[in-house]
Amino acid sequence: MKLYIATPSPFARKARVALLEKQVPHDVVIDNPWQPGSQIKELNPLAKIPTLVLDDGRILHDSKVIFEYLELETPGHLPENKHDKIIHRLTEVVADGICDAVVMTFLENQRPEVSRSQFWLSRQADKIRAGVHELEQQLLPSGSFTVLEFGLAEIATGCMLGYLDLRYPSYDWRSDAPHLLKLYERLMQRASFQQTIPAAQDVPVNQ
Ligand SMILES: N[C@@H](CCC(=O)N[C@@H](CS)C(=O)NCC(=O)O)C(=O)O
Repeated sequence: MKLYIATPSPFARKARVALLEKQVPHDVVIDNPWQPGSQIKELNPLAKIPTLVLDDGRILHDSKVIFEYLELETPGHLPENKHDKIIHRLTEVVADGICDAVVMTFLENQRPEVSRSQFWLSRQADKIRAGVHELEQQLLPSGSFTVLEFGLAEIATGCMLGYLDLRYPSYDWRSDAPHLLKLYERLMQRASFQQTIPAAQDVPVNQ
């Protein structure tokens, strides 16, 4: 199978980490959905990263759907217990929502300074900080979200924290969230996280 990614994308990183952790053979294709030469619009009507092309030609997109597919094929990263499963899903939603707010902020900041909406930027900033505080409070003293030591919740949270460092470095989340920092340090020891460290790509100026 082939996973289309963009190097900064926390959503693509979730899919990459899951593929690596589940030891699913795959190729990675680097795209940039913001550039005219991007191939992604031919694969995904929403023209978004990540997009997974299966060996039989089927195409899956959105990191949540890709994870769901991988988990159905090769389980191990969601707890059996219904209550814990929902905790993982909800944690993913908060982590992804923080990433969405960082993307909005990044794009708004690509606009000329006079055109930027401070109202919009401050709404996104509130979501980012509130989301981080929420996840900090949800972590168990063991440093995981449930008894499952490493699963979807940890993958999504780790990818979100790496993305904050790349695209929202003005926020010192480490001081705000010491338990998340411990989790992040633990995750960064895994090969799947080390091999997928995000890197910037150019985005055209947004008028
Ligand atoms: N909910 C989607 C979000 C995917 C997403 O926003 N991807 C961004 C890259 S980080 C993208 O491809 N943006 C291009 C665009 O919006 O046109 C997921 O979880 O996969």
